[in-house]
Amino acid sequence: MKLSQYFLPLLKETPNDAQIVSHRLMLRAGMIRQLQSGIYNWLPLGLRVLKKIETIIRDEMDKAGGLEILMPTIQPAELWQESGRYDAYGKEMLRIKDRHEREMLYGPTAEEVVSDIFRKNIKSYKDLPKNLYNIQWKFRDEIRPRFGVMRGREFLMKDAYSFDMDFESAKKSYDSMYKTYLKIFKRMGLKVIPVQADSGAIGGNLSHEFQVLAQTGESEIYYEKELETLLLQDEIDIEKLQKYYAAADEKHETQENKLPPHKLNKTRGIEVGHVFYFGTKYSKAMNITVKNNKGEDVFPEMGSYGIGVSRLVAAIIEANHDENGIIWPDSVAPFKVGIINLKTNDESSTKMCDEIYVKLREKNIEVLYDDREESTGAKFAAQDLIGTPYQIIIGPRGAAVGKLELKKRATGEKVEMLPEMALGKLV
Ligand code: P5A
Repeated sequence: MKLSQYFLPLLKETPNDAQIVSHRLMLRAGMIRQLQSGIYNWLPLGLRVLKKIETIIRDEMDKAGGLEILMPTIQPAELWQESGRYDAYGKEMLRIKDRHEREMLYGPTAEEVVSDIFRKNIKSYKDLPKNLYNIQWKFRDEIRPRFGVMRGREFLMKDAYSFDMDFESAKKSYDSMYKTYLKIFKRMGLKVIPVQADSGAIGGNLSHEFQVLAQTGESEIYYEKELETLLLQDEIDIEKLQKYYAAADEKHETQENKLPPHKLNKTRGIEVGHVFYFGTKYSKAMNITVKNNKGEDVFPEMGSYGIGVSRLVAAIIEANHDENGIIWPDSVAPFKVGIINLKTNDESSTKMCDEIYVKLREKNIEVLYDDREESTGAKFAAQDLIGTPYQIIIGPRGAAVGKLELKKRATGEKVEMLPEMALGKLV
């Protein structure tokens, strides 16, 4: 992509309505723009990151046996009346009426809809276990939408739902998702602590939140210090992991087996994922049954598993930035490489930039070529702000001897080399 043809409205000034660094940087880097309180437009750069995150999640969900579906954003009120959550959900639910005065809502989550799919299509134990997931926009009319996409009203969620014949199998499904979540967040370069949590409006008695450590996080978390070492291992023994103490907010306050403060790390976290086991709560309320191997009707055991896809964009920035801007981990970077042409009116520099641009594209490397007639300072600042992991810098002095500079955003380290060598390093 050539920057002269792209849509990247960068802001020089720090927007004064943004309180946390990720919100400020997402606005300054031209990733998002607010449409209304808690509701955002995703501009090209921001959307690229959102899609990268989606792709990692989809890949790991599929590997874990999840089956992707797509459920509508608008849901009928009847299903929620059946489950008993229609009134209980309160003002957070955006309620809508169609032209026939039928009550509908913009889905804040989809336990009811997926249960309805299940009861109409799955009848036998032979079809279980099943894990159905979707990546779809949700709406929660939060009292205090804030921090940009971190706590939005409309936000993108990956929500998965598991169905099993008995508790033992349901616990396996739960643990499989728990493990999958650790893999997903690791691939995004995030250090995440799973903590015991309250299950709130979703219900159930077994629940964990996945918290990215960050001072700007809305949750207060407490965990045993040894947990961090365990999480660094490649093959994590989750049974062992789940034995360590880690809890968030009220769950910690109301915990009877609390450890003494000197054994715990107390810090703040951003909740990027939340998993729930709630057994037969919905299958009983909505009268969903499957036949077991004796031909008897039984209520399937369920769990649900959420990831805040749009929130993750902000959480990754909170964990990866410096005073100049964002530092994307390679796996979610909108472009892997930026090309900076220091002198657009110098023939040899421009020729060299054009050539390496073509070669990178031939090799399917995502590249943003700054071909604008702007000051070098502005070009450096732009690439640092948007966080491109690698920058190729080309100017008349280097071009005269056929060399470019390769800069690594994370360390600032710059090395002069021939284009072939840079290409070798980038593919
Ligand atoms: C699990 C999947 C659920 O809704 N039902 C389906 C369960 N869980 S949850 O914890 O309420 O939400 C899942 C994740 O969504 C993100 N999230 C948000 N992101 C941005 N803005 C919001 N207002 C918002 N609310 C929830 C969180 O990452 C949460 O873990």
